[in-house]
Order: sequence, then C-alpha cells, then structure tokens
Amino acid sequence: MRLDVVTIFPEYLEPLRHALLGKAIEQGILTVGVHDLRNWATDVHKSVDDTPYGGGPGMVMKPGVWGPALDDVAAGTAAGRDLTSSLPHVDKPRHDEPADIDRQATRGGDDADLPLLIVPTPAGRPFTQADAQEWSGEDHIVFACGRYEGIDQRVVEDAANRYRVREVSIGDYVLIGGEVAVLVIAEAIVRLIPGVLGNRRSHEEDSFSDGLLEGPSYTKPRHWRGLDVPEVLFSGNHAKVDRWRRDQALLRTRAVRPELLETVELSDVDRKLLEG
Ligand code: 6GU
Repeated sequence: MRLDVVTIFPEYLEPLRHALLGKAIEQGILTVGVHDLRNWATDVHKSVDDTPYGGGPGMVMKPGVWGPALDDVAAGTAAGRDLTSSLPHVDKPRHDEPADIDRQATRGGDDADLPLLIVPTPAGRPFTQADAQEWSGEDHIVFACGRYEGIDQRVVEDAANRYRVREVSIGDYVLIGGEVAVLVIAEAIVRLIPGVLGNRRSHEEDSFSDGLLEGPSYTKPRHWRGLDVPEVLFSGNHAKVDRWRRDQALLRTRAVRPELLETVELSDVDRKLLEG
C-alpha cells in the first residue's frame, strides 16, 4: 500500500515513521509520501488560504493550490519518495487549464482503479472499524489535511474526477486540522494489512469487530495488590473462557456504549445474560 499525505505541517506526520507503521515501511508492505502543500503555492508569500466568500471568521484553503497538488499526487508525479522530502513543483505544467479540466471531467467518480482520497473533517461521515477494514485492501490512499476553516468545497468536488473521495470525521469534537486525524485513520488501516500485525486472530477479537467492546485482559502475577485474576481464566476450559469473555464484552458494552447493542446479533445465551 502507498499512502500520500498533503499538509502544511509535514513534520506533524513524523509519527508515521515510528512503531507499527515504521515496521510496515521496513517490511516493504507500506510506502509513505508526505508533501508540503506550500510546494504548490504560486505567489511569493506561498499563501495557501484566503478570506471566505460571504464573510465570517477564519480563512479557507485555496482551490488554486489544492487542485494541482491533488492532481500531481494522484498521477504519482509529486516529488518526494520518502516520508518528509518533497521538492518544489513550480516549473511543472499545471493541470487546471480548461482543456485538462474537460478531459478529467469525463472520468467517473467511483471507478475502483482510482486512488482513494480521504479528507478528514469534523463535517464528515464517522470513520469506523468497517472503513478501516475495507480500506486496508487499497493500493493507494491520499490524505488531504485541511487547516483553518477548511478547504474550498470545489476542491473536493473536482477531486472526484481523479479519486474516490471520502470526507470522514474521527469523532464529535473539533481539531485544529486534519493531521492528527490522519495519524489515527492511517494507523487503524495499516494495522489491518495482512502481515503487519503478525497474529490474525487479534483482529477478530478487536473491539468493534463483532460490534462489541472488548472485555478486560489479565496477565501474571495471579495475585497483585490484593486483586485476583478471575478464577475462570485458570479453568483450562476454552468454551467456558470464551463464554466468560463474551459475557464481559456484553456487560461492558451495555455499561458504556449501550447503543452498540442495537446492531449486534445476540444469541439466546447473550439475551439471558443481559436480561438476568
Ligand atoms: Cl477528521 N478533522 C478535524 N479537523 N477535526 C476533527 C476531525 C477531523 N474529526 C473530529 N474532529
């Protein structure tokens, strides 16, 4: 899988190099390009934003900068093979000439060959484990990090000619920009790529994979600060342990995320536990 991130804060994406994602890069399973949006700015001040039409506070990111940036990244012609390097693109032909736009407009918006463009925004559809699972099979994902009050909406509309576009939110709160959301989304996706997290069973038991939160886990020592590991875990009876874990997952889900139970398939035993 290849990930490209376009941002005005490339250093913010440094964590992509570390831990699990760094390991995936070393294994050759993942390549990551981080691109400074300012490389596509055209004025001497390298400005990427402007005042909003209709007035109001804040600034909106300019379509004239984002359009060519996303064109180049989709085409794989953006400089920078490694994580942080991306060279200026000022002497490259632009792709926002009318003739180019006509040609691009003939493309469909949901063609499976097109790369996936993820635009993190608090105004997006909620990002879920099901998205992470689905997107872990992609060849090329591009992330567009907005800052300030967002990106001119026409950028997202126009990008549908070259990408399958998804605007997603990572929760009901507001971040300053999309960078941290990209770290969250990228990690959730990459850990599901076969070979990245060695042990496949650990995905099947993840919280959300069966629609439930995971119950508690324990390791040695058996007795610690007056607290004991639940007896059943020493029984050696796998069916009994599995049932206990299912019960714990059901009880925890009911306690902290009761709305999740509405979409979970419950067995008669599950129902009895929750009723009793
Ligand atoms: Cl994906 N982006 C930003 N900027 N803020 C958010 C978010 C994303 N999800 C929740 N808040």
